[in-house]
Amino acid sequence: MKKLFLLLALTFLSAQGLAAGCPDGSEPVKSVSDDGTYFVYNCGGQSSSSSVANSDSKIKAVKYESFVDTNTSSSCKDLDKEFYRSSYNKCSIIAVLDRKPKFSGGHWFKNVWQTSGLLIHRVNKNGNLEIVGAAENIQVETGEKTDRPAQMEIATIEVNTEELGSNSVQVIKNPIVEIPASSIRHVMVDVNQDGVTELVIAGFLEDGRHQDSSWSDVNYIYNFETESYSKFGKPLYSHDFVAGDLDDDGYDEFIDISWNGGHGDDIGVCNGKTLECVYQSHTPNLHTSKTSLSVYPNKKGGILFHNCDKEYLSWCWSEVTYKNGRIQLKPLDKYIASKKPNKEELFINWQGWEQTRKGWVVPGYPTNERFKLISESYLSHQFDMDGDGDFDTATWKENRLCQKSESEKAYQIISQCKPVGEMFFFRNDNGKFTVSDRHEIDPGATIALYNFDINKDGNMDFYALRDEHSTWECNNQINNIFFGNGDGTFRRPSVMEQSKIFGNYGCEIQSYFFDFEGESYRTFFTHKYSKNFSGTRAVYVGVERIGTKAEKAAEEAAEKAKSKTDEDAELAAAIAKRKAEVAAAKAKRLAEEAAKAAETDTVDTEQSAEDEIAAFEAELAAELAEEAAKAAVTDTVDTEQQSVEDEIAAFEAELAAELGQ
Ligand SMILES: [Ca+2]
Ligand SMILES: [Ca+2]
Ligand SMILES: [Ca+2]
Ligand SMILES: [Ca+2]
Repeated sequence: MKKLFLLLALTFLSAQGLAAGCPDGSEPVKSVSDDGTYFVYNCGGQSSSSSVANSDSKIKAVKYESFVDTNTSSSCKDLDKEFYRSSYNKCSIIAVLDRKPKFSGGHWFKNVWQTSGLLIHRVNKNGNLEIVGAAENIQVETGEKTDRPAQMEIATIEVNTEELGSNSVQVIKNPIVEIPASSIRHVMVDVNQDGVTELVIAGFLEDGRHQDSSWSDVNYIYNFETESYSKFGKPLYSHDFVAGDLDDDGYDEFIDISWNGGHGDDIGVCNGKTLECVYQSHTPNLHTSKTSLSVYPNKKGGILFHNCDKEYLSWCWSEVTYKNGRIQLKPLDKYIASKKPNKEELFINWQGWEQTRKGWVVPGYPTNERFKLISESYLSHQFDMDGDGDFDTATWKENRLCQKSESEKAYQIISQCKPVGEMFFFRNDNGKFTVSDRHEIDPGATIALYNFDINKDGNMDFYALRDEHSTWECNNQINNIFFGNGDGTFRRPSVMEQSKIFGNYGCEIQSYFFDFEGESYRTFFTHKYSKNFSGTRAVYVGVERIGTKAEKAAEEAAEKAKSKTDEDAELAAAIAKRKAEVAAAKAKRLAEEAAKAAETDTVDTEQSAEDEIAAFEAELAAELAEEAAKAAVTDTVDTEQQSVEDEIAAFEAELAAELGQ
């Protein structure tokens, strides 16, 4: 067992806030926040208020000394072999994260790091690499009426990259701190322009608490060097939060956008240098849920991408100007994403409320048995897809396919609906955006979108962070990964193509790519044992250095010289693996359906047991399927003319046909 030591209690240092004038020139009214830790400044008018963070305030974070057992610092090759994919890359496990949820009854996970919302890197003031993760430990019971603060854990692992791949990689420092925050938006920004980054967290309290509780919170800045945090802004129900230097003074401004319906209706625009936030009411044609910002290089302003309406029917690009602490939006372009829904059905959401929701007919079914529920993705990302210097846009359209029996009164939104998505890539031609590519996707548990040239061909690639965290499978390493063709179109690389670049170690749940000191790396969260779902489900943190093209060419030449038969075996193994994956997915689906059919009036505590049984059944079925797939390989692989893709396609078609019966 790992021992955790609580080292430091909260220490409050004295601080002073500075008030700015109201936009209309009047003096703001100063008051103390509910928790007494910062000042709120309100201007007279309802529509306009201003608040200033106590930016000098530094609260030392609660800190755990260590979460690494030196026995577990090891080569990635020591992880479970079931999904292991060999790679020439050097790779080490640098930490193990394991923390029991405070309220375990209502949740399927055993360790809060299984559902972590952040995996990213930074370079600290010593020039060393740090891997950063964040996970929420929900502090309220579902439906509880409370003002209890949330809790987020931030893990920072400072590592010596020279020893990567060895069994004793040097972990220089590895604090875990606790911040009283809950969030779906974090940005890594050098807030104070001292050359190293801080983590900026847009606080909100949608953590399952009762709707009569406040869901609004201030924002937090975590300083890695001092292991302390400060707060800024007034409490908002922040659903979108973007950063960018809008006035070109070197400091990133923050646009803090609350959900405009029921729990607040403001947009906060916070100056990067002063952290003073000015609040304006929601501008027309800006609805929350997928806002992203790109700023013009060496020029004031930028482009905001956002929903145009709360019906999720259209998406907008607007030019942003930043004046007197406020933003103004000038429409640039618009894309009609969906036609108007024409049906309604009754739904029960995850907190048990009944609500009528809109959607469309699923062809061939009455709407009380199948329903396509309108939904929306919560993310977009702007980056240069075609290398012409301007920012293009990627986002996905998401709806939910719902299924129930006719006799049930309402659809259970969590258990009876699954998301279906389509990724859109828009090329920017002088502020006009056209669809350059689109791909059907399974959105899964995506919580961030990133670009990185993964295959080092000079064309920018794109991937979604967080892959397997809510499933019982380990067979999809990165659900949504796209390699760029350099012209705004993308292809989904095969497992074979990916395996030439990076490995797969244990049961991976998320991957993040980055450069450090001229080398490329992948860091990932993984589980050591994919078969054993009982116990702690510790999350292992790995770092893999991605070999250069020259290194790989040399390795490949050596490999080729060794033997041709090895290659054939690899091909056969890849086909068998993919077949097993598809079969396992099907088996799991069938098992889940069986479990759902069996359940009549399920209490929360019984749910996890049923999930376990379903998962166990799925595993058994998957094992049988895998054996069958392996057996099948021996008589099909020798047909040389048939490509791997054809084989897989044929096999998937077979399965689809079976499912259709
Ligand atoms: Ca800084
Ligand atoms: Ca600025
Ligand atoms: Ca471009
Ligand atoms: Ca590329």
